[in-house]
Amino acid sequence: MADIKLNVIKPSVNNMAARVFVRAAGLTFDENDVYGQTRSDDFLARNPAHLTPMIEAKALPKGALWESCAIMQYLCNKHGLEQFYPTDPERRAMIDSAMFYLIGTLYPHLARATYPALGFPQYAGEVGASEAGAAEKETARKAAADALAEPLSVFERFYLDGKPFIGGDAPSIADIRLASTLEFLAAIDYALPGWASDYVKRMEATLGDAYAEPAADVRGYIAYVKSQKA
Ligand SMILES: N[C@@H](CCC(=O)N[C@@H](CS)C(=O)NCC(=O)O)C(=O)O
Repeated sequence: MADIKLNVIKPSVNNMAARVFVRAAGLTFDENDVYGQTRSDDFLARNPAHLTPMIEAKALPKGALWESCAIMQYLCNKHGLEQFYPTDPERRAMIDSAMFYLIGTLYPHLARATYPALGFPQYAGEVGASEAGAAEKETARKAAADALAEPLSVFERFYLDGKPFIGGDAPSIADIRLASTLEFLAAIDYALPGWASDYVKRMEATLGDAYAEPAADVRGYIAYVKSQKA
């Protein structure tokens, strides 16, 4: 049995990030598909947040760790994966900033914009999860989609700034997190700026099957939900 058990929901880009990472890093892991099981008593006993991706490893104080970026950071620290998460404080700060900015700013807009099309539940307190009518929900969804342009442009102008990857010449964990996230925009046929589609292609070309295999699950799910609406 591998030291790392990675619990996943395959259509999710949060999960895709961790799945791409463990493959790209060449780690030994067992992948466990927990689709539909995250609210079971057994899962909640191990992970009361019921979130995936979630790794389980004996060395962890509570045996379990969730949050895709924390998982990638931990595994880089544990296995000395300098190429994905540099130890130089300034370079690392940029990777951390890009990931926090993604989780705190880009992803909430992206979830509000794409989750209705993906058939994923929206977060409590948002228009999409409220008793509002379809027209109001679509207005709110569109506002979120429109709001994506700014954080996307920040990734292009600030974090990438002409470099092939946020990490420089090679992909970092922030790149894995960003490229995976961008995959969901196909669900709403979002007009991805040229730099972003080139960037995703560059990530896939650089990481090969490590990227393509988890991406195929996300892309397959998007194709499936679209086929149901056609
Ligand atoms: N910020 C988290 C988000 C994790 C998350 O939202 N996971 C969802 C799938 S996209 C999940 O596992 N949901 C199952 C549930 O809540 O029961 C991360 O990056 O890992």
